[in-house]
Amino acid sequence: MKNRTGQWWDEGKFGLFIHWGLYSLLGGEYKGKRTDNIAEWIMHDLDIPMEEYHKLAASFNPTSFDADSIVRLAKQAGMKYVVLTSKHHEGFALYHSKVSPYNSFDATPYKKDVVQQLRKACDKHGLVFGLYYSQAQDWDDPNACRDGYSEEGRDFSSYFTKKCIPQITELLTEYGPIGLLWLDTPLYMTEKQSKTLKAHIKSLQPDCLISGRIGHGLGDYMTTGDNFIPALAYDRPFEVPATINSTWGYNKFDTNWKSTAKILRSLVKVVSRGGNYLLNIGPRGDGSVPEESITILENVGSFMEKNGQSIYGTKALPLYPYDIDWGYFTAKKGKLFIHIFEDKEDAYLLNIANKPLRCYRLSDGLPLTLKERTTCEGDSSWLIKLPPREEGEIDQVICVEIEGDVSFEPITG
Ligand code: FHN
Repeated sequence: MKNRTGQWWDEGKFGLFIHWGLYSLLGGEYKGKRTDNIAEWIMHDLDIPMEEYHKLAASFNPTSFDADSIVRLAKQAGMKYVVLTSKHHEGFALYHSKVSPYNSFDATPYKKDVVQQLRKACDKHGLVFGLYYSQAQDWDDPNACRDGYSEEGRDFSSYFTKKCIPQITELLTEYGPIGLLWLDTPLYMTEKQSKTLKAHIKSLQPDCLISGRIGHGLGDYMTTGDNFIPALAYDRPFEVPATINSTWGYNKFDTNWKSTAKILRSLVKVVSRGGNYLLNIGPRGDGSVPEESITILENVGSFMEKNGQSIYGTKALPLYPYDIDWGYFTAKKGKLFIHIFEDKEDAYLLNIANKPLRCYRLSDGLPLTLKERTTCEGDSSWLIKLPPREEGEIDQVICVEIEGDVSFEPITG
């Protein structure tokens, strides 16, 4: 990011997304009917009438919700920021809003402010606190956008001025510094409305970053499609929001958990192309986090603990002229990190223009032999003898110290 405001985001690279709301109580099923889409869309997809859906609030009493343990989990996973759905498309707010009583304090037996609890936990553990807010879709307000329905008969500007703007004002004035406002699905918002919203957010908290989904290219960074990773390095800061199974909100039927190897590969791939990775968990209706998510995040944390240096503060690399299928590079000034995802005896690389100064395994500094040679075709080559992999090692990271930034040579043949 050009301004220093986004430095924590640029350097942090890895964040936790939390999708939680009344939909979490349903876990993907309503009155015996399962949704076949992402679970937080159940109200929309099963056409649950507003008055019926409202009744869920009466059973929202998440006694197993523990903001502190969720933030500790994120920290242990090596994440640097947390983004909570303060209000998703369903319209229910997870904080004590004065704008609408449809919130976790006023409408539930729980009577607590979830935003406040996570704010405190983030401060305690030193993570940046961000909020998701569905600025355009609100299925609880007949004037707001609803995917698949036209604007006809709706007065979007009434919802926008009476609920969206006032709730965003609350979030940005009552909870201290918000690192990031994660807006989503702008649907029929005009450029003027997106601009108004941006100006409003920046007037309240100039340092608050805005996701690309404010619409009309007005975000502080680009948000990719869900679970989509750009094929090449991108020339603007970007973030990839990703699910840990196949849904954002909790779905009791979704056992499609991604493996730790898959998550690590995605993290490294995103970072090598210059982006951030925002990985989601969907707590259950009682606030507990599915054990599978906990295990995956703990496994990622074991990698990050030893190899975090190859992720934090790295920058997008120039395009390497070859497609290597066993791994990826990440880099920062003076260091090239080679991520090796296969059991190999050596890593052979062509066309790296830098002079290697030192080569070692990142996790423990074990020195490694790197042989430099010019091939018969005149290309430079490196041959690195790799140590045996450790038990369960998914990504063996080799650090090669170099002078300045990494650069690659064109292929001469
Ligand atoms: O509709 C939402 C969806 O529920 C979820 O919040 C994702 C996260 O990126 N955003 C929208 C779809 O792209």
